[in-house]
Amino acid sequence: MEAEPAPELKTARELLLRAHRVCVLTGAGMSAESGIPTFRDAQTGLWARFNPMQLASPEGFRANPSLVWDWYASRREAMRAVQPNAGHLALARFAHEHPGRLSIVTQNVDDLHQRAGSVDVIRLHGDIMQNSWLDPCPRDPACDTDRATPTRPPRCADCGNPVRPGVVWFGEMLPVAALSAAEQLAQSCDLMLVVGTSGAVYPAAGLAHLARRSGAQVLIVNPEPSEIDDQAHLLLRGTAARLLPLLFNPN
Ligand code: BV8
Repeated sequence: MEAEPAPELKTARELLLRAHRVCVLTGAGMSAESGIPTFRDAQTGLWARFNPMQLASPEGFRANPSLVWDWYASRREAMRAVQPNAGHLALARFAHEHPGRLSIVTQNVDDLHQRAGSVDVIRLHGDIMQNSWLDPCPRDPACDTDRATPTRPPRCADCGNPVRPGVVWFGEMLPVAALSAAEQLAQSCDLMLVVGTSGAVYPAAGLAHLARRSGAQVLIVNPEPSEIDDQAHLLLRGTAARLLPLLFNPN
């Protein structure tokens, strides 16, 4: 016999039923049960002694390009080996069954929402599987990173420009179109569901503040307290893969 759902879950389901436009903001915790370590979990193995904040920055890359390149290569390999979890699938299924009612804005650079079937996912921090040049190529802006040398990191054979992962590093601007679309959704939704983020990184975390200021109900799913809990009307203490199916597919 299923245990009676926590009272908060019943309230959360009522918020969801009443919501016409749901904006879901996800962070690394969304992918944790797929086997991808979160940003702030102790880095395992080789990376335990490095601070991801240093590695995920232009300065970190310029200071030690091969180390940072290898860190991304190991994360890419790990992401290719895992599958979307029940939380990703619950979001994708609900959006499919209720067209136009749920949008996803993610801080994550993995492709698990997309592989779960979610479409039009707004990626605030880019795509780890993509590459770009570290510096704009002075001679040939259309120069293709696929032609780079087989080194770590790959480099332009003509000018030595290094290839970098297509993610937004600390200190770098977010893609303007993605951030603007995310802000639009935060301002127009009537329910913002925040899943698996420490709320430590801006401007992404500011979307919860914006949603609340704009009149949305804010619901946070996280097994631990976060830095934006004060923005929540309701906190569901638990994990994405366990709670999202209960929230979106209750019966
Ligand atoms: C910028 C890609 C401006 C790379 C990442 C105020 C306004 C604007 C900027 C700032 C500001 N204050 C400070 C800044 C600067 C900075 C910032 O926010 N610093 C913080 C540390 C204070 N922001 C920036 O630099 C941003 N750029 O603002 O540019 C600018 C202006 C002018 C000129 C130039 C620039 C860029 C930020 C993007 C950085 N890139 N990722 C990569 O992945 O390698 S951020 C990276 O960290 C992630 O993408 C993610 O966004 C963040 C990690 O956060 P979370 O996703 O929350 O993950 P975390 O591990 O922290 O937490 C996991 C959570 O999950 C926990 O709460 C845990 O309890 C929970 N959890 C665990 N298991 C589960 C679970 N939840 C559910 N289920 C589970 N099973």
